[in-house]
Amino acid sequence: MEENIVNQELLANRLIEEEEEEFHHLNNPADGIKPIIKKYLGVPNRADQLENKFYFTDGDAKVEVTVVTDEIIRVRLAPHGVFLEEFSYAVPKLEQKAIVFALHEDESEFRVSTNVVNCHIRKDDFFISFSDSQNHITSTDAVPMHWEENVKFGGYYVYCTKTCHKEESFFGLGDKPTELNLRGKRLKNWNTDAYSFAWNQDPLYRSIPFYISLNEGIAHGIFFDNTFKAHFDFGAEDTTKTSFWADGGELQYYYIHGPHMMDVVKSYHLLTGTHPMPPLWALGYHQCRWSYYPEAKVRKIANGFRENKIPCDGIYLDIDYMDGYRCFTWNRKYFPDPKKMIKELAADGFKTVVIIDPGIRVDDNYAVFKEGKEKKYFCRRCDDYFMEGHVWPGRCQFPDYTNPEVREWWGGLFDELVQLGVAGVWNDMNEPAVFGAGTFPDDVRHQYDGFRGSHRKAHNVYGMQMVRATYEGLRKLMKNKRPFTITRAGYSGVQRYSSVWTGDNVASWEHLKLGNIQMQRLSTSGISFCGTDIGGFSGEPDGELFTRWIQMGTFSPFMRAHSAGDTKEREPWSFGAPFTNINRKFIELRYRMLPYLYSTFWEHHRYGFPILRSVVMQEQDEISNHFRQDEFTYGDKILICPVLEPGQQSRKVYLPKGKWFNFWTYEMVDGGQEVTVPTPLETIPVFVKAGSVIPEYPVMQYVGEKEIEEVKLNIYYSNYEVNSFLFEDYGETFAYEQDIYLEKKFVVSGKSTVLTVQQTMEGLYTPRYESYHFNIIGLPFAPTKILADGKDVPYSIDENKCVEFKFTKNFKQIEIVK
Ligand code: MIG
Repeated sequence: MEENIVNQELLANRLIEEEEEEFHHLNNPADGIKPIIKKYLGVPNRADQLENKFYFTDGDAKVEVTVVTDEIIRVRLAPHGVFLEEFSYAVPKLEQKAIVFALHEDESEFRVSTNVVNCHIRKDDFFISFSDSQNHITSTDAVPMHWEENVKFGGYYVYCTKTCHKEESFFGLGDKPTELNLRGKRLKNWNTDAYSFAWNQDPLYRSIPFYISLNEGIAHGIFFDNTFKAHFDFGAEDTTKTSFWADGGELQYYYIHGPHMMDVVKSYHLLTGTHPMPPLWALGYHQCRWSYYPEAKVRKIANGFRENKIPCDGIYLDIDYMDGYRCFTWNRKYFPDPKKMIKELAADGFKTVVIIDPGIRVDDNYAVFKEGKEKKYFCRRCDDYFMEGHVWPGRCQFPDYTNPEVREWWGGLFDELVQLGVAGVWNDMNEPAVFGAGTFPDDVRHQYDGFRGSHRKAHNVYGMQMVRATYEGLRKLMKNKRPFTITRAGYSGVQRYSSVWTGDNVASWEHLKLGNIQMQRLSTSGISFCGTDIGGFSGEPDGELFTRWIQMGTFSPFMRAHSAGDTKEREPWSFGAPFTNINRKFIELRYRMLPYLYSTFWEHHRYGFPILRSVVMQEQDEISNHFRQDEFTYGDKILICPVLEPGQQSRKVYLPKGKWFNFWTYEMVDGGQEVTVPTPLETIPVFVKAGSVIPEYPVMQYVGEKEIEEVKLNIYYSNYEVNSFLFEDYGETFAYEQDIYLEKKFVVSGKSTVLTVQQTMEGLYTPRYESYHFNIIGLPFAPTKILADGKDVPYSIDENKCVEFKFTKNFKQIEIVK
């Protein structure tokens, strides 16, 4: 214990020296850049245990192995035996959950074991490997962990290199714009404003240092929680090696055992958290553009939705609503009375979302700047001068969001916007982006919640801390109402504070394909509430591309059309016939499926499931699935395959094993094969798993337009038992945190003479509607009677042979009898 305190002091001293040294070097660029020396772990000669932590040392360097859960083990390296104090923006609280674990030693190795995994530390060479309880090795070092002392900034470059197997596949890592399977790629994490990014361009706006390996049917994850510029190589340089390394910080990673990809994703969510429940309206359609102004234009767009009877909930104000791009001000010429405008929009069902940038204009007559300056809230260079850069407002300074006091201040600045009725905040330019220079210089200092450091350490978390400040501020100001936030930059864990969009994409078919992959990948990497700029931000889509994008966007967790200012009008009716009608039909479908999406969101929030799931997550044993990237499921019941080529009249779709129903035709299809599906402009392939219960709302022009009087339950026949869920609550408060919600479970099971549907409920919420409208799809027999809780109910059969009837929402059992 005492040793530990001394070490922390030593360390603190060293960090201060580092800063001074950096200052020194920056001011004397010619001064002593000493050669870089690579060092490797030697042989472990001692093992110690401190509760759930195990220490191994070669006499100088130390390795710490922490048992977190049965499936999660963390490894850390301290080149000179001193570990940094525990702190992570990604993992706010490292709770130890494993109860049974032990250290074993034999001639060749030390071994830390839980009920599920073993972490082996080889005595010969300090190689670290992991195996499951059947002693199947899943991950092993190819060289010992190593580091380079970089005297320029007084820290280390840290490296970990593992074996890469012949058929090993890799997934995750956020929104990299490349093939879904990352095998053979080398990628970098350094948040970057990447306007009109291209296929394979790297890095982009976000840094998610988490990947999943899949080999011989077993998945494991590596979460390399290091905020410095980080690198990943999945068999690119050497096909037999997978490496990850960073330009500073600690070598610290979590090994997360599967065996299924879904287990890995759920465990990753356990570490980094999930998205809070969004306000229900945020799952509706959002219309955005750079920019809608003045006020008359905003009204015209809003009216356009209502006149065209196209549902819409969110309407956005981009940077032109501000006075000279000064955050938290209004351009009174364009928006003379924002309160009135927002109120009138709200009366018509529109929720106003405004943009905010981190750059604060240097202007002593501007209250936000004045206060930030007085309180020293802006970032400074190592020589103590303020960090300045040009962005939209001109000369700017930038709040240090890694300082909790600054976050508190920033959060409070939203008070007026909230008073005006703003419902959500769009956080842009937070990589951070600076004109010309790209981003901040490396030497900018950050408070980092007391763990001071340079921009090299804080760069990748800057945007996440900005949106955290925004979200936490809004949460306080909006009392019990759920705020909506969206961010461009982020780091692992950003999902606790915000939704995410993929940034400035392009109106091209290639970008439609990319967007599909990026959303699946984000969902796999902890960020389920994500979307692309529908239609493409820059460039001009034609009607066909826009409609295909709306169709894909209907099944994006976040659905927003957005476009750059120098493009033609881009509303769902801008392309005329036949596009307007098709766009309307799909946006209406989005609203019909809201209760399904909302329930899927609950499964994400509460249980850590991703909202979108690549096919490989359903059937990871099939090698061919490791390379499929078009199809995905939306929740676990609906499979989507967007149309990604112009003029495509039909396309192949792979259906995982089991039985499926074509959503449009009700035709039943066997899975485990590729099927060819017609894809005229009016449809994209959508399939529903047999046995599913898909809840449906009536079409509304916006969330809350009318009281829901009845929920439709679409029940798909199955001859095996299938469970479905429906989550219901107020849709806009935090009452769910006090357990005020209702979780309904449906069990569907069919025999040749009867289909049974059972319902159980748990929770404290009572929805206001009274009855369900049942729609039974794919019944293989003509019914003679329907028994609901033992009572005969009247029914009808429509032209699709669907059986329809009504009954109370409190039913326990329905039997449809031959
Ligand atoms: O330098 O606010 O990605 O969505 O419309 C461009 C204007 C700044 C970039 C965002 C885009 C937004 C635009 N912003």
